[in-house]
Amino acid sequence: MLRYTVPSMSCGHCAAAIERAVKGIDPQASVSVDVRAKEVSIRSNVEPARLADAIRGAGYEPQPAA
Ligand SMILES: [Cu+2]
Repeated sequence: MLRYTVPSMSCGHCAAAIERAVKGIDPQASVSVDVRAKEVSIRSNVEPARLADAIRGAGYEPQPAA
């Protein structure tokens, strides 16, 4: 399970955009987004760097969760 903090995420639209970006790389991924905690959890077999790039591509900066 990968966890990222995404400080710039602020609403359901952001959550949906991030989920869409991750699923664009890995349609089998399971993605859960907690907008309030600004946290994204991903279960995927794809390399973490590619998932992070996809999130960046959607306009959000993922940081490793503390
Ligand atoms: Cu938003």
